[in-house]
Amino acid sequence: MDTYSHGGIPNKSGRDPVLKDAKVLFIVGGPGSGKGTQCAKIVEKFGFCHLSSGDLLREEVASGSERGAKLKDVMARGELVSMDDVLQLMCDAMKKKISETKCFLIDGYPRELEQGTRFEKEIVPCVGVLYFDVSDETMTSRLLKRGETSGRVDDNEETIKKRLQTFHNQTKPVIDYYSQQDKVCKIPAEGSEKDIFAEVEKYVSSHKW
Ligand code: B4P
Repeated sequence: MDTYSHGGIPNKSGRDPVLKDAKVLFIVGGPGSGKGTQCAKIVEKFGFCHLSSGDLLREEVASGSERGAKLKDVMARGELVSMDDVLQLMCDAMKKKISETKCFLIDGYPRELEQGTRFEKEIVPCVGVLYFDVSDETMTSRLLKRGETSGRVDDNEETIKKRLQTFHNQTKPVIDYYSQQDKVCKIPAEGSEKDIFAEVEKYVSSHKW
């Protein structure tokens, strides 16, 4: 029986055969912790494929679809969108790129524990987790600065507060879970982009890709 009938995500146990050899680094951190910024640098240096869950969701919103309109409302509230939506978008995006790269930076995902366990069960286990550790004050000031020009529905003071709460309540358990498996590399990320990348580079270079 075909267990991959939902657009590639297995509906029973077992993994998607197309992605079973993919190598994956989860990139986590609070809103504005520098995930996207550092991923761009990793891509430049190591040629990995960067997939940001936030970007995939914003693309869906921009497409004008009915699903996109619902996603926009959830994002504007600073809440997490449905796990099925984000996992499906991620799986489809990985399949488009698997022939070009075997190393994926999965940015902004998992944001809640079940996102991680489902991804690993249905797609592939992660190699490790890069966690950008930044204070709420720094994240807030970075996002308010970005909000001056980004036009994003979530880069405003009220939504940023909610996004930080969501991060502490829902994403911190992800970090605890993978720390117990010794898979987390915690990067202090208050400093300059260049100094932070020096630490990122050490970690990425320490693996065989
Ligand atoms: P994201 O798009 O992931 O938004 P983000 O947390 O702000 O991260 P981003 O990568 O954009 O910013 P970065 O830290 O690099 O998510 C947006 C929303 O989508 C979520 O709230 C949620 O609703 C939804 N969503 C996303 N993923 C989901 C999932 N898996 N499940 C459910 N819902 C999901 O950079 C921020 C700013 O800081 C930039 O302006 C940058 O220039 C600046 N900056 C970075 N590093 C700096 C440094 N070292 N010094 C100074 N400034 C720096």
